Order: sequence, then structure tokens, then C-alpha cells
Amino acid sequence: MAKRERWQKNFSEWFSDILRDADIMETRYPVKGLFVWLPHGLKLRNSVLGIMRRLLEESGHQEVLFPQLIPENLFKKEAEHIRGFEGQVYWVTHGGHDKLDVKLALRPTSETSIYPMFSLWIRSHADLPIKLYQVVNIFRYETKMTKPMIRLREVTTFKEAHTAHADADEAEAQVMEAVKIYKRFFDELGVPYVVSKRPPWDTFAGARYSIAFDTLAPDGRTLQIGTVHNLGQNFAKVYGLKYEAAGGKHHYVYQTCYGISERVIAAVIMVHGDDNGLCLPPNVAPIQVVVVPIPYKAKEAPVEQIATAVKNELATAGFRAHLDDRNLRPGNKFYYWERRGVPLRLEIGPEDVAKEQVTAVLRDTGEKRAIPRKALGTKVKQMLDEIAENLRERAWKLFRESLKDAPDLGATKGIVKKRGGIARLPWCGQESCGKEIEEQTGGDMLGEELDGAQAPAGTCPICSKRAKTSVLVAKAY
Ligand code: P5A
Ligand code: ZN
Repeated sequence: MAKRERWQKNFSEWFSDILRDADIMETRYPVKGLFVWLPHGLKLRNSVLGIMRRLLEESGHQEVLFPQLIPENLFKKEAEHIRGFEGQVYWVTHGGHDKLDVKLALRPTSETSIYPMFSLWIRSHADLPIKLYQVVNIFRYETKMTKPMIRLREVTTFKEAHTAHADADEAEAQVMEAVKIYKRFFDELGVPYVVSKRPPWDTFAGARYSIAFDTLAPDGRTLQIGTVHNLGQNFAKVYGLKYEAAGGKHHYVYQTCYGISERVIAAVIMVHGDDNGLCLPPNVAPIQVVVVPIPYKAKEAPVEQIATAVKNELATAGFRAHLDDRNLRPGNKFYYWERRGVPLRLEIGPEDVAKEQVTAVLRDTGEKRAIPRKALGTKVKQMLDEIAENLRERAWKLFRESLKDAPDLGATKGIVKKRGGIARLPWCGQESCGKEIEEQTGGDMLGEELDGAQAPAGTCPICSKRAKTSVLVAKAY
């Protein structure tokens, strides 16, 4: 059975060891908050991104690519947005020896570069809706402690979607579609999540409201892995995004935007890991099956030959298969691939050759199975599906166990302080009480659950008024 002790008790150390050992990321780049993707990590990142692109394209989004620099005057047009981002912007002030007339912001997000172009493109109702996305690098001068993939100053996998609509209902429906897309995305990755409406004081700068996806790190802290914002007409009014309706009247559009980053890849790594290292879901694993020949003295040749044949057969069948024919002891190879999270290992020794079988070892459970050569393709497919399902279930089980009802502040504090996960407690809805809850428990209010069907029970732990709703509170990354 896979052990999961260090993974939980010493998560931070586990995470940085894995980034190095599994060839995911080089963390010694000499600028704080900037990191280097390594080959195995980049392959993983690209397959995760592939799922997102597919989901967006299937739902009518089109990819674009905007410049990275935004002139100061455009950047500073929307007052709320500016207030939210001002402290996080890197400025380009010089071109060579010349001081620039207009400072240029390195985008911290792209609303203020994309929407001025929308104003040139939107004329009539026929130009709507617009549904675009891009995958770009953004810069945020984060002041909290930086962490690879989790809190970056250069985010290298910022997938942001931006939409414009004729009316408020359509924008609202777009928010719901985005939530659905993100749910499917995280489901395909087996990453558990809770969806909640952020409280007003944690709403995206310039948005009417924000919906967020949070997962749980093994250390009991939540990680925001995606957000969906209803922007209303805030940006439309500032950038003049108007269309002419049937009667000749002009209306401002309604907008939404939603984004994810490489935090999602951090989530995949951390929710599925164990003390032996990574354990990657087969649909995103750069290598799904590794074939390891186990030579035995003089009988070496057929073992190597058959291992090669098995690898080729799998590759032809469409699996991402790899033959490890390095001159190393099998035990070292096992360790090497386990650490890198390859879901399935096929061992081929003299006995397997004699019996016309291969010995499969499943990464998630460590279970060994003898597989007849004849049934190789179907069995491998079955085992990979089984691993995907098991990883998803294991992660969701732990997540559900970590979301607990807390009747009062004491219980909430207990959960938050012990890093025991997420507490659900009653709230009157007043901002002052909400902030007091955060203050007294040392937690962060994630907000009201989107699918939380449960009736608000009890009373607000601060003012003792009848609860209007129940909210989630946790220590957040
Ligand atoms: C939505 C896309 C936006 O920026 N504008 C376009 C909107 N929202 S957000 O919540 O600020 O960011 C979206 C997601 O990006 C991740 N994220 C980060 N990841 C790593 N390092 C950072 N410094 C960082 N900042 C944001 C979060 O997952 C967030 O939900
Ligand atoms: Zn209250």
C-alpha cells in the first residue's frame, strides 16, 4: 500500500523535493518568484493545458494572443481594478537609454489590454457574444511568500478567458458555463474542489462578484485553483464597449472573465502524491507505461527483445509507453519511475517470458498482477482507467472528510488552527461579522458554497443574529 505520511506531515518539503526529483521544476533561478520548467514538468503542464483548450474550444471559445505591455493611461482607467492591482505591477520605464513618454505595465492580467480592442470590434448586436481566451505569462509583484507554481511573480500558464454579451442574463449564463467547464476540467484531473462565491471584500478588482474553486493541499490549507468573475458593465462603461440595438439605441455590453494558472498543476501533483513521490493521472502522465526488462544472466537476450516488442505494441496501440533499457539495476529503475509518477510499470523477466505474460505494477496501490501477453492492450487500458478512478476517489474521500460543519467559533478555530481543512459555519451576512470571523479564527472566508443545498442553520457566531447563509472558512494559501 502506498504510504502517505511525509506527504501530509511535511508537505512543503515533500513538494520541493518532488519538483527536483521528478524533473518538474528548477527552483534556483536567481529572481524571487520565477522558476524554470524542466522537460518532464513541461510535458505534464502541456497535457493539462490540452484538456483546458479542448473544453474551451468545444464550448465556442477562440484563442487569441495579446501584447504583454499595457500603456499606463489604459491600465489606470478602471478605478477599482487599479486599486486592486496597483501594488502588484511591474513597470517598464525605459527603452534602452530613453525614458518612455508613457510608462508600460507588464500585464498582471489582461482586462485593460483586451477591452480597449473590444471597443473597436463591437458595433452591433451581431458582433456579440465574444468569447476569447489566451494562455500567457503575467507578472504580479506578490508580497506574500512566493512558492513554485503556487504563488509566482511570473505566472507562466495564465489561461484567461474574456467574454462580452448583449444583456445581463447572457453574462450570468456565461458565468454558469464557465463554472461547468472548470468542473469538468478538475474532474478529468481527479482534483477535488469546492465552488464558492467569494465575499465582497475578496471579490476580483472591478468585478460585481467572483466565484472561486478551492482544493485542499495535504497540509490542510486551501488553494484557489480557478476563478470566474461577473464583471457587469464596469469595464464596458470605462472602455466604451457599446453596441447598437435594433431601434438604434446604444447599450453597454455585459462581461465576464475567468482564469486558471499552473496552480492547477500543483494541485494535480499534490492531491495525488504519496511518500514515494508523484502519482500522475494516466490522462496527463507524460509516460503512462514504463517497460522494465529484468535480465537474468545468460537468458538476457529474449527478455530484452520481448520488452522492446511489448513497448512497441503499446506505442502502436496509442499508449505513451517507454522502454527503460538503461544499464541500471531494476530496483533503481523502479524507484526512478515511481518518483516520477508513471502510473503503470510492466516488468519482464525470464519467468514472464516462459509463461508468456508480463508483470504489471500499479503505481497508486503498489499491487502486482500477471497479465497474459495476448491480452496486453485491453488489460493496460483497464488498469489505467482503474488507476484514474482510484486516484479520483482517494482524493475526493480525503477532501470530503476535511470539510466539516463547525457549529461555533471554537470549532472553526480548531479546524483552521490545526490545519484540519475547511469549516462550514453559519453567518448573518454582514461584512463586519465576516471579517471578525476571519480575525478570531485566523482563517480566510472562502464564501458561500455554490451548490450548498443545506439550509442555513443556527446563528451568526459574532452577533448571534439568525444566520442568512453558511460559509466556508479555512487557512488559505
Ligand atoms: C480572471 C482571468 C483574474 O485575474 N482576470 C483574467 C481574472 N483572476 S485571478 O483570480 O486574479 O487569477 C486567476 C487565477 O490565477 C491563479 N493565480 C496565481 N497563480 C500563481 N501565482 C500567482 N501569483 C497567481 N495569481 C493568481 C489563481 O488560481 C487564480 O484563481
Ligand atoms: Zn453576524
